[in-house]
Amino acid sequence: MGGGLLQALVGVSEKAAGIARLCRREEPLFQLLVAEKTGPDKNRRFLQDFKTLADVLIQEVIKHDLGKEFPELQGHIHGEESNEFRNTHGDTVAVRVCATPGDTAALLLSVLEPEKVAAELLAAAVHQEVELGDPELAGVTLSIPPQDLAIWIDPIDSTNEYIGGREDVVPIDGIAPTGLCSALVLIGAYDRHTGCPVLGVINEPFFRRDPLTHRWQGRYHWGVAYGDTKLSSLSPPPPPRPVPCVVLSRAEGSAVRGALGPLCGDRLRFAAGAGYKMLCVLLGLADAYVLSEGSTFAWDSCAPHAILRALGGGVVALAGALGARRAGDSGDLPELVYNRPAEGVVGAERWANRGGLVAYLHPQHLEAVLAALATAPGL
Ligand code: 2IP
Ligand code: CA
Repeated sequence: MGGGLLQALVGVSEKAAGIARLCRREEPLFQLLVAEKTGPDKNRRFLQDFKTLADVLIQEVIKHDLGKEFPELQGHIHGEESNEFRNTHGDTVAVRVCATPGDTAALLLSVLEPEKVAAELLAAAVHQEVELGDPELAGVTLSIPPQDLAIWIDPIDSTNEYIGGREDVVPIDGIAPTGLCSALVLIGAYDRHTGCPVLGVINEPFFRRDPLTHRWQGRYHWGVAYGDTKLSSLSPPPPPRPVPCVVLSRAEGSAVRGALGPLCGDRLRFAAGAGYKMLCVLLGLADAYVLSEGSTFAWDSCAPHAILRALGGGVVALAGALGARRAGDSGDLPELVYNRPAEGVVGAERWANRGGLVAYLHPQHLEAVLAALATAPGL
């Protein structure tokens, strides 16, 4: 059963990536996606952004398809977005996948009016069957009971880069500082009881352009970390480099930058998207991703975290880890968990990865990064 779930997660990520590409490829959708909301017309046609609708729709497709195949997961599939929209008449509409493409198109039109073509294009993509020609993935059989799992979805991580759509960004040692390639679909499954991430899929809808058709082509990566079972589509990491390369948000403050300077020298890198930075670690382009703020959420880190664990790495809470090392505690550091909302806060904040994080593949690099950060004042 669990093996079937991994294939299903990859399948829905492919469908989601297809919708993300469609919204940039088809003119009626693209125009809505990049529409500037300025002037007196602001928000008149849409009370929310179209980009939010695209996000919500992708999230609902994933929920619908997984819930249908695995009824045990219904009610346990969570994401960043609420599916409630206001239509042009001011009524509340719950965006969802209906029984037929016609019904879905009609529901979407009630939010998108008068954009009929856009509603129909989206509905057709929502109801499309996805075939995975992936013998390696098809051969994976697992026995993870779906009733023990729950799901976190980020339908499109790095939304700003998705909207901005820059295609000409030159990577630095393989890491793109910004641009469309940092927009990712993230789907992670965690153990409902322990909160531990166990299955992860990262889909890159905009991995490269086909040289002949000029259409975007995607790719995906998956990982399993369940008890002693550790599997991944990615190769195990090579031995650790002596001087680690660390990737940061461009918004990262001077305390972290300054503290990591002596450790990394000229090997500090900057990139957009929490998911993309963790992907850089997974691909061996960076050795760690350090974030000092609570500006990522369970849906950003669950999928990459599962794959990092599959390869022997992980994600720890920065504040807790620093506290432990500063107090002389050299024991195992607690990894982030995904089933425990923060108390005393409301909304998305409940699921923030508070106190920041460090994502790593080699425990030696985690320790080196923590040792460097422990000296920083203000962290
Ligand atoms: C965001 C997005 C941002 C990222 C932030 C994420 O998710 O990935 O790019 O900030 O952490 O939560 P930064 O680029 O500074 O790392 P979303 O786009 O889904 O809101
Ligand atoms: Ca995100």
